[in-house]
Amino acid sequence: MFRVIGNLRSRTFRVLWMLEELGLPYEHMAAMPQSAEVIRHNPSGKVPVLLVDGTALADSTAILHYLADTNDRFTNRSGTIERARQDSLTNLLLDEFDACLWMAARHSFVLPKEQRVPEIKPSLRWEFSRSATRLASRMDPGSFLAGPGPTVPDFILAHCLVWARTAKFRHAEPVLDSFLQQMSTRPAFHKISGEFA
Ligand SMILES: N[C@@H](CCC(=O)N[C@@H](CS)C(=O)NCC(=O)O)C(=O)O
Repeated sequence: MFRVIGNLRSRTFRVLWMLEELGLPYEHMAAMPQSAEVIRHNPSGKVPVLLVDGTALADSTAILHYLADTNDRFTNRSGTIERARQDSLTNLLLDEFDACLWMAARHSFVLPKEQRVPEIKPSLRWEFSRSATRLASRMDPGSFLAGPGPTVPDFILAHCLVWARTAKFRHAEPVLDSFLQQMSTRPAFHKISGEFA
């Protein structure tokens, strides 16, 4: 039995989504970052954390890879060129999308007030939009990032696009809109996002 620790409005969403996609049983504890329950399992206080038979695993990307690899689904096999390409896309998304959104969040509500530099946000919005245009130029409508079906980076991209909407980070790329539309019609996405309501 897996135990997922982390509030839904965070990268914990990615982990819950993957577990639902894989049809694996889990318990969810919606603890907030930096709460005693999170720090007990992850000294950085960050979520998500996945408890695998009591062993704590932190970082949403590491967790997604662990779940995908151990179930041989939503990933190309480790050691193949397809996997290397998949991993390079995953890292591009973390560098160009996740990092921009997270930096904006830090300077909006995560860092102590006196450490926030709100002036950075227009630059992050511009960078996000430029990254969206660059990524869109290598995507075809209806296709996935690293294979004939969704793999780990597709889940990360879809989550970043949902996050971007909430944070009012805009782009002008129809192929990204149709990608999100496609990913968000998956029953597992519906099941998890329904918990927002
Ligand atoms: N790279 C990590 C980032 C984890 C992270 O920063 N999580 C945020 C919530 S989405 C958090 O817990 N922030 C609290 C903090 O930084 O103090 C991942 O993908 O899990």
